Amino acid sequence: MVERHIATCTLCEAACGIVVETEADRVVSIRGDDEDPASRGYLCPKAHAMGELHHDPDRLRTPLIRDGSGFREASWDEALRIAIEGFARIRRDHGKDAMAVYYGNPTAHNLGLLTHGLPLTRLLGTKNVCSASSTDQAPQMLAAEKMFGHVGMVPIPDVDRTDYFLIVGANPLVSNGSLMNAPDMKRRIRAIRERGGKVVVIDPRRTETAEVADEHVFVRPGTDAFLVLAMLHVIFEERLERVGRLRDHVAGLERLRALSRAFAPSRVAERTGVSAETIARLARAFSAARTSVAYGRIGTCTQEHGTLASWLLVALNVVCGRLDEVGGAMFATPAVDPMEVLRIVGMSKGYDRWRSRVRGLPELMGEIPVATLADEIETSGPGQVRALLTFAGNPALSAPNGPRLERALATLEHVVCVDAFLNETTRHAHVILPPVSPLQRAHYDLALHVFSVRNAAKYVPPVFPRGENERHDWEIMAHLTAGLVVPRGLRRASLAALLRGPDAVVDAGLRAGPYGLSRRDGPRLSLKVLRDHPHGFDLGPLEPRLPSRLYTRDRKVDLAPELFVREARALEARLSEAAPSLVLIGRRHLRSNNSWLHNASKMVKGPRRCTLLVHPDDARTHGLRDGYEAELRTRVGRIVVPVEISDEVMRGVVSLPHGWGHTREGTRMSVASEHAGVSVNDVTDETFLDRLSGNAGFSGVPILSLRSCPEVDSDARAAASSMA
Ligand SMILES: Nc1nc2c(c(=O)[nH]1)N[C@H]1C(S)=C(S)[C@@H](COP(=O)(O)OP(=O)(O)OC[C@H]3O[C@@H](n4cnc5c(=O)[nH]c(N)nc54)[C@H](O)[C@@H]3O)O[C@H]1N2
Ligand SMILES: Nc1nc2c(c(=O)[nH]1)N[C@H]1C(S)=C(S)[C@@H](COP(=O)(O)OP(=O)(O)OC[C@H]3O[C@@H](n4cnc5c(=O)[nH]c(N)nc54)[C@H](O)[C@@H]3O)O[C@H]1N2
Ligand code: SF4
Ligand SMILES: [Mo]
Repeated sequence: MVERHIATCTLCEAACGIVVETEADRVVSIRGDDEDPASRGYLCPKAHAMGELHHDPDRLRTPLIRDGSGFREASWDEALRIAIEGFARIRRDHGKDAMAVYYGNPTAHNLGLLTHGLPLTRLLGTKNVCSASSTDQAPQMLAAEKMFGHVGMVPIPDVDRTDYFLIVGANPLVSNGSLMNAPDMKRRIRAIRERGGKVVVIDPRRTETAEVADEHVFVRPGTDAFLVLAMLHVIFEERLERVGRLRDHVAGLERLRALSRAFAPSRVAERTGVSAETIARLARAFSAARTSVAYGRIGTCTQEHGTLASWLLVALNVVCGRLDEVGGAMFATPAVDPMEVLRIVGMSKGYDRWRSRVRGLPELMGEIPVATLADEIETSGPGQVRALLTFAGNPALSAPNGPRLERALATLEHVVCVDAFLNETTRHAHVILPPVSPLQRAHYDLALHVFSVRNAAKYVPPVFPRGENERHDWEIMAHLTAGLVVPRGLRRASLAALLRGPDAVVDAGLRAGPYGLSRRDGPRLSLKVLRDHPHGFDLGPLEPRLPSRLYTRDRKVDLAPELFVREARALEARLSEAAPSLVLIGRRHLRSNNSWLHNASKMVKGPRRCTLLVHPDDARTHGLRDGYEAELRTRVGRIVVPVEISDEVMRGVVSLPHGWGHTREGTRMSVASEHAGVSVNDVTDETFLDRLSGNAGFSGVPILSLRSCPEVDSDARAAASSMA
């Protein structure tokens, strides 16, 4: 009998509603849920990976324990006991900081990891916690902390009501929107244009998003801060600034004006690759539009000046009166408000209260950059990392200079990974604790509704039950918490409390939230109400939240935080510096999700995707031919990759996606190994980063040499002809 389940795709921030049809224990189909208030039937091809993941024979169902050079299956009791004992021993002998934690991106999409995994990372009391945040949005968090007093106050573009959408370093047609939960960006962008608005993309590559925009402007990687300062220069010079309603709640306007004086468009044109006329035109159009919003993402974060670029984009919105206004940069009103929870537990602010032991990089919200994890493992002395817990992360492929990190991982005394695959990272584990598949867990978007372009609430129960010998992420975390941070006498009671699971947290959060017990009209949300309305609720468009939502002490937006202004002044001196002639950037693909969907055959079919995009002029200079292999060298190492010649990248820039490189020995990912590709993070540089936030600089990595690789090509040709 075919059963129909209302569910949510948890693979990306769009969190599309899906309808999963099952027969016995098999998925027969996955379709978009027309009645989902946010996604309204939209789906991207990745949704099908939800089914493939569930049925993947390589997905681990039983804990694994290291046994010589391989692994053996173990019971949950044994695996959890060994995991806990190993950490306890190392902490006893070497102190709390000897145990490090790395958690990855899927944490944000996993209710149980948010309620039971994140608290564990703090309760362990180690300074050596790091996460995918420092390869992603740390600059935006730091900008939010300094400007609004809360790391979560990242304004989101009100895409459905804006007249001018300035997209800087993001490719939402492929990523499906990030820190902007907005399923079906193609439709939304089309709608902007149909209502007479404009969409402009600033990117070193003419992306899929640029193709559907009104205008695309090439920018040299890593130079967005110069570009936005020059736009501000024009706006101030021509007296176009108008902060508007929030005037009395904004500090630092004059300091920003003074700072921007040094960055006339003519001075930054060469460095940014954007002509002075274009800069002035963009600035005027942005300020003249009825409504407008500037939005930056991975391209403006994962670069040398990530924090400055992120700050200045928000500042541009503020200066033009776009902050907290309809059609501008707004803040959501989520049904469960994690912002308040973070504030109450003291995780809403915090920067540079301590520095990492080896490289002295500032802590952000209690975390150190993953770019320095290898240093902390390799460098002896008090506080040296000797053990590591990872969950939902694959830093071997996602962190800069992955090979160095992997060499360090191999030296650790105790590594425990909560992950359902034996992959590039977990192969270094002593214990692997595999959670259930995404279709076996309930979902409520605890973290990401903060970034929704329209308020909504939805709870879905699991499609498949968890088997007797399977465990949820939160169950695993409950055991680790009870075993590692609760005094012996209280363990049994606290474990029982933790094993009540995340639903109670959602229920309490809903009742206490803005649509809960205090709501005047409409149903008062609770878990039961959401269960009774399986498609969820549309809670309306974004509404102005300021000044009451400000978390700064003086209740003002700080437009020009001292730290940022100082750093920006230092930038001025670098304007005339010669830029590297060839740099590396990344890209994403619609059928890929960071490192971990390559074992799903529907996701890897078709032409190979792990190719190096090279501009035709650069191909000529370096003697490269389309479809042939090239060797690329950076300070860190070398890779050999197939070349794809295309003028969609600008001259002097090459682009390679991340998450590939499934060539490592000892993994168990049969489909992925057949579509291995190379890991771009074999050549990204852990010392090339945004020094304010510590975020990895994946974009603009200087290339030392790029040359054709005839030896590889002749090998490949020989192999091909012997096969033929
Ligand atoms: N060069 C370069 N590097 C990059 C980027 C880039 O643009 N360029 N992007 C960066 C960004 S933005 C990010 S977010 C990071 C991602 O970095 P990571 O989060 O470290 O890596 P992922 O590839 O997302 O790996 C996720 C892992 O979690 C496991 N997993 C999936 N779902 C679950 C779950 O529900 N529970 C548990 N326990 N495990 C689960 C998967 O099997 C996989 O091993 O990569 C970064 N790295
Ligand atoms: N299909 C798919 N969807 C995903 C993911 C995935 O791997 N695949 N990953 C998810 C994750 S973890 C995240 S964080 C989001 C990311 O979401 P997005 O940020 O929208 O995605 P990216 O494709 O990384 O877009 C970054 C863009 O910045 C450009 N860029 C690079 N350097 C610079 C620069 O210096 N300046 C400017 N202006 N632009 C630059 C790149 O060319 C690229 O087009 O996507 C999420 N969604
Ligand atoms: S956009 Fe695709 S991957 Fe993201 S939630 Fe929707 S269906 Fe899933
Ligand atoms: Mo990310």
